[in-house]
Amino acid sequence: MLRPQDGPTRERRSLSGLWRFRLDTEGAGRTEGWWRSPLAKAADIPVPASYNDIYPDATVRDHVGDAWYQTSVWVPARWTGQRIVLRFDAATHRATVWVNDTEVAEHEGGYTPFEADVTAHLRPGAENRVTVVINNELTWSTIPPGTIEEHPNGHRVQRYFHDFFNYAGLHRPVWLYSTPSAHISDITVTTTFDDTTGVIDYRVDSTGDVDSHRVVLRDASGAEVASAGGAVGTLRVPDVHPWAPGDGYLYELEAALLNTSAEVIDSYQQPVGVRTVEVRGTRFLINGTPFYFKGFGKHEDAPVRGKGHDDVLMVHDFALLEWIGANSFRTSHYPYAEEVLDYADRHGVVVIGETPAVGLNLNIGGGVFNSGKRVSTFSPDTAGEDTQRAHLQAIQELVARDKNRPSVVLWCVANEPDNVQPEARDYFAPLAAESRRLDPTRPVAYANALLAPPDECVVTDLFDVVLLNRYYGWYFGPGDLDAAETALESELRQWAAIHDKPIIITEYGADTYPGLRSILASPWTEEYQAELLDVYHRVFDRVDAVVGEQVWSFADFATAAGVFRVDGNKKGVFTRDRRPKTAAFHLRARWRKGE
Ligand code: BDP
Repeated sequence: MLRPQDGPTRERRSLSGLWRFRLDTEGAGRTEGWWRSPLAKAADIPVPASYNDIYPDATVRDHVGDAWYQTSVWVPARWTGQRIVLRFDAATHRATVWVNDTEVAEHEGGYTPFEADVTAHLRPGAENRVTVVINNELTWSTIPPGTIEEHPNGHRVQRYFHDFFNYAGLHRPVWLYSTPSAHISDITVTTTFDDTTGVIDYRVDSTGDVDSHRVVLRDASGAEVASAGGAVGTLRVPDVHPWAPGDGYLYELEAALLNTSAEVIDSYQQPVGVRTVEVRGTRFLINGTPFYFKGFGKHEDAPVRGKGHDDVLMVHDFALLEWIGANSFRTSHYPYAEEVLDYADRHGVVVIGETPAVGLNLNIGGGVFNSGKRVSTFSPDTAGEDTQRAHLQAIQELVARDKNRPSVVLWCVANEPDNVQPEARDYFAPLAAESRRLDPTRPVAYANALLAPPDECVVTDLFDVVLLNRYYGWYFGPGDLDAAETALESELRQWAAIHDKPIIITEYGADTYPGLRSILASPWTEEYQAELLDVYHRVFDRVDAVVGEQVWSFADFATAAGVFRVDGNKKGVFTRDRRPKTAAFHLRARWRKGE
């Protein structure tokens, strides 16, 4: 799916800013038709942002159900005759959209974009009403899943199995944009090398009356380096400058649709990074060279704005990643804003792209393992066909959105699902197959929680890379780092012995209360976090199949309330406002060694 962009044939208008907002505590808006008139009793709400923490009001923070957003927008008169599209970069978790009195879009899934052709419903040269109802309910038909408790007093409480706050709202920008009516609808590029020549296969999809295509590739200085005609073709770039970790070199592919007089009808600029990704034995290769992942699992999370995208925080986070010597991160536990992926592409930061399939495990709740008897996660009453359908859609939309991004080198289809229950295999086999069909160029994986020894996992052979989230010395044996070192090493050696696949540790860490210090490292202190990471690093350096380490987590983040959480999850190496804990300096010393 193409991002809106300005260009000779296209124009964007951002709908970011203050919208009108009303919680629908009674669930009355849909029957009363709140989209038909200016929202009554409305408050101001910033877009993009989560709505939960904007007002000091628990009713807003803990709301379960519909929330209404409305704005009005002037459509430039010069757009008359153009195709006009309304695009939401994200609406968490589902939305219905009206333009004036007409419903124009409906979308399920809180972290991928959707759009509607609204040409027939907007009045150019006039003010138009845009109304959105956002629903934040999580059930077994959604990804991520959840359940809703209905209390006798009518109060509804959302429960979920993942360990981050269920923020909701318009988290990312909203756009109105114009294109010609015959237009480019999608572009797909894949890249490889023929010795030192870059080979770019492209496909330009379009809608409407088109006579021919012209495709031009320019290097970063703007010089034309290759060109082709045809909707599908190959471009060859001698002495290509590859995209590589730490070197986000991008070419620009300009695709144009031409009419019979060879005039440009529509054009689109698609950045292209020329690189390859391959898994060979226990190695993860980028451009044929073994790559070692250093970095974090992150969250889109900040005080007040919740999951609202913010360029300020984004650039700061990337600067901190560079400061600490990280070369990669995982978009735990959902696709991040497209601005973030653009930045990673341009700066050579390597990304593991994850779907929102988190919490598919009834034996773990909010990051904490259930003790005692195993519960079935995959069943007709829990994660069943509806969940799988939503999951498939989440994979399709993620790949459609990020398929052209050089930064994304691996798809992670789920975080810590139940991987021991035999039904997990039937659930995941079609998802793994569909991921590969949609994108044969990238390896596929899932992040594994320690539920059982490696030989009891029923899904690892469906995937290309072993991603392990491990908490020895924290949830398992808190306070005993010697035992953690032994157990971790023995487990990693087991994985390496059973599977000839690269291993990336996608989570390891300890909750740490900033400022809590002690001479003898004990849980929750800064010393303990730093020592725990050191212990893990010693083990990683001894196990050859380990090709990456991503600490949990980059920064502290908000979670649902719980006795295991002190104002949220405190496993950040940075605090929620991005101050370093002691461990940050340890990581920096390790990751920047030799620079
Ligand atoms: C893992 C989850 C992650 C949690 C983390 C924790 O993947 O989302 O936040 O544990 O407990 O189980 O801190």
